[in-house]
Amino acid sequence: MEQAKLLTAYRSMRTIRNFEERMHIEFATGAVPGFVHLYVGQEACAVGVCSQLEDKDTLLGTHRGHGHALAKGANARKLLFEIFGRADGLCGGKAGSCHVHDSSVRYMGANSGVGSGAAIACGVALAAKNRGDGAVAVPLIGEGAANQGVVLEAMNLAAVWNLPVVFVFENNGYAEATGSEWAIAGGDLCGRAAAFDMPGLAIDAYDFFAVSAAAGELIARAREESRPAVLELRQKRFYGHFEGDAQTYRGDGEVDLLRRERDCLTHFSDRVVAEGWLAREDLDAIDTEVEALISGIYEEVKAAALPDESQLFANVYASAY
Ligand SMILES: Cc1ncc(C[n+]2csc(CCOP(=O)(O)OP(=O)(O)O)c2C)c(N)n1
Repeated sequence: MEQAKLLTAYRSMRTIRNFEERMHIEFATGAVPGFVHLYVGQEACAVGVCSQLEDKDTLLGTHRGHGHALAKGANARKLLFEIFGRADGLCGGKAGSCHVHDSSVRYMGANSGVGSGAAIACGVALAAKNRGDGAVAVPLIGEGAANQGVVLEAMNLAAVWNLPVVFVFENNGYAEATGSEWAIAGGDLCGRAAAFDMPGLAIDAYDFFAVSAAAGELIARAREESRPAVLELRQKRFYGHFEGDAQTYRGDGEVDLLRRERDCLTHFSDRVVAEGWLAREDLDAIDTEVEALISGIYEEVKAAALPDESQLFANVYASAY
C-alpha cells in the first residue's frame, strides 16, 4: 500500500480512537446528551473497509457509528457537534449519536433499527446499478443484527437481483449482553453466504491489513461483476454496549488482554515500522496533530449554539440521495 494511504489509514484510526476515548471521559461527567455506543477496539474494521471504497461508494452504519462516519470521511468537529445536539452538527443537531447521516461523504446513516442498513443498501446498490457508474454499497451490520429477518431478506434480494452490495458483519463478541457464541447458529456468519450463492470471508479484524485485503477482493468483485458478497470481521469491542454498561457479562481481565494483545493501532504501528513502510516519527506526528484536533473540538463544542426552535421541522423529510 502507498505511503499516503498508510498515513491516511493511521490518521483515521487514531482520530476515531481519540474521539471515542475522550467521549468516554466526557460521558462520565454527564456532558454528553443521550446514549453513546463506542467503537474503541474496532477501528481497523471501518477504516480497513473504507480504505477500499471510492467517493462514489456508500457506507451504511449502525448505532455504534461514530467510527463508521469518521472512516468514510465525515468531519470530526461536525460529528461531535451533532452528538452534542448543536446547530452546527452534521444534521443540524437533530440526529444525535444514533442517527447521524452525512450525504456529502455518502455515509447513509447510523440506522438504529438494527439490521435496517442491509435493506437500505439494496436500494442504494440498485440505484448504482441502474446508473451504471460502478458504485457499491456497504452496510456494516452487528452480529446481533445479523439475526434480524430483514438482513436475510436483503441478502436474498441482493443475490437474485445481482446487486453490488458487500454485507460486512462486525462480530464484536456481544449483542448488548449476549455473547455471540450463544446466538449464532452454525458458529459463523460468513458461512451463511453460501446459502445465497455469494463468496464469504471471515477475518481477524484487529489487523488492518487483513481487513483491507479481504474488503478489497470482495468490493472489486462487487464493482466489476455487480454481485453481492459477505465479509465477517471478528474483533471484540473494548468498552460496554453503551456508556454506563456495567459489563458483568465479561470475563475477568478480558479487556486488559484485548488492549494488550489485540489493539489494531499497536498492530498497525509495529507492522509499518518493522517493514520500513513508515517511520515511528511519522506516526508520532499524527498522534500530536490528532490530539490537538480532538481536544480543540471538545473544548469548542460545550459553548456552541443549540439549534433554533424555528428549525424543529426543517429537513425532517429531506431527500439526500
Ligand atoms: C430492530 C431492533 N431491535 C432491537 C434493538 C435494540 N438494540 C439496540 S443495539 C442492540 C444490540 C445490537 O448488537 P449488534 O448488532 O451485535 O451490534 P453491537 O452493539 O455489538 O455493535 C439491540 C438489540 C434495535 N435498536 N433495533
